[in-house]
Amino acid sequence: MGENLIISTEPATGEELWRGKAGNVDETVDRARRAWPAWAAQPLAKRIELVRRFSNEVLNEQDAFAQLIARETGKPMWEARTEVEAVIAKVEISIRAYAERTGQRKLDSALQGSAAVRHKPHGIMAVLGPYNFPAHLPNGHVLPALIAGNAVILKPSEKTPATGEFLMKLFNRAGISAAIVQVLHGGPEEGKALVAHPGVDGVLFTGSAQAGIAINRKLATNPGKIVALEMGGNNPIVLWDTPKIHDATNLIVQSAFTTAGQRCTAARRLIVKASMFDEVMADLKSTTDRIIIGAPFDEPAPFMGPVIDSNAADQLTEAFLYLLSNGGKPITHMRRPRKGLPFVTPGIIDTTDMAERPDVELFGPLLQVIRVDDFDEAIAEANNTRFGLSASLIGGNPQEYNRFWANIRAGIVNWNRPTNGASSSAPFGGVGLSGNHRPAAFYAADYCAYPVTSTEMEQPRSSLGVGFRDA
Ligand code: UN1
Repeated sequence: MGENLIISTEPATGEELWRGKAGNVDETVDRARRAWPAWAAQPLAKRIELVRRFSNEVLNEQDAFAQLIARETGKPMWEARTEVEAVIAKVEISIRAYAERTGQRKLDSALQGSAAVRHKPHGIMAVLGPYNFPAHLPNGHVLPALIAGNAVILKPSEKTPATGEFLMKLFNRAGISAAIVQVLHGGPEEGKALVAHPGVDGVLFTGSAQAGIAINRKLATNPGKIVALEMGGNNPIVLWDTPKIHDATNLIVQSAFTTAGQRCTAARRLIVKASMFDEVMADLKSTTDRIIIGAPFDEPAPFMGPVIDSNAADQLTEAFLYLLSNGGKPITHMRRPRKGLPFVTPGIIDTTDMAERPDVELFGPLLQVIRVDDFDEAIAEANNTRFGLSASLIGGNPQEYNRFWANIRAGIVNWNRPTNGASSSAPFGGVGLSGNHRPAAFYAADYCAYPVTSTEMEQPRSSLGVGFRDA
């Protein structure tokens, strides 16, 4: 540990963007532990003032920050700018969430005196970030952790270390010390050591189900450690009766292919009423064929960039070929348009007749289509997954949406809206393999402070009851 070299490469060009050594976990945790008590002792108002200063620092660096995100992830500039805006918006949302989720509550108790629930920070929180939103998603954990009075160690994805480091620098510039917000670079080895470190009180994770399960397993003998897992999805879109086919296909494209499909909330399965199939496929294909794919700063601006690296591109094309050779019928083909770079074109494949569809998260622009005859079958098909993050119904009527909402197992359910782009001011998280409870967005505050029941009398006053001899 500490010897490993981390190198981040721009997906769109193959050029090296950043290199640095993996951090030392013990030293990082020790530094946080020494600094933490003074931070926790600050009044809440002071911590709020400092995170508001952070939002000014982000504002001052808006362009540079967006450019860095675009270069390091390959996402188009319009998307990178949206990500920076989400980082800024998260500040006020997190302040509100902390107040709302942890507000002091008086207990009506039969005891004399008073009783209340107050909240305390856990101590040192490890934030493990993903590469798809390397600023916005870890920030959604860093902010509530800091506001609650924790020290934070961010381990960014080893694919996006530069963005993670820049985010933390902006917190430092705002006046939060480099011991209270630290970045720890590293890969799985450092991640595992950080999670298991006895000096770390909680883990706030965003990433794949596989990595989340590994974390959960590592903490199995340590039930007191906080763990928030925001994992993946195999998210369905059900397309039902609508006169607005083209609007519907736009929503499908948006759900499946923004961020090159690298969203936990991206649509992976389109479940469509059989009678609409031909018309919808024709429009979906022609819309998808019009997608401009390119590097972040290309003109005209692309809708979609590359995926994160060649490994990811290989896995996706292999998955497409697997579906193809096991009964899938292509609507559009997934291709690699730029030699040696991880660009892939969106693949849409009809897998209705496949004997068995793999229930895994294929993290990229790959959409399976499944034809069904009636609405109950559509709901059953949508629920035919161990994941449960996001689901959308497009078309249908209010009664159908009510049935959909009531019967779909997912944390986020939408009507005539994409599966992605979930609100930061709502609870965010899934069921099943998608995560534990509501680990992100508004309810992330729940993981950052713990309620203490406090019963209070200003002076000790007591009399012993039955079972004593007279004094
Ligand atoms: C998405 O919908 O693609 O703040 C991600 C959050 C959520 C993330 C949503 N708004 O954690």
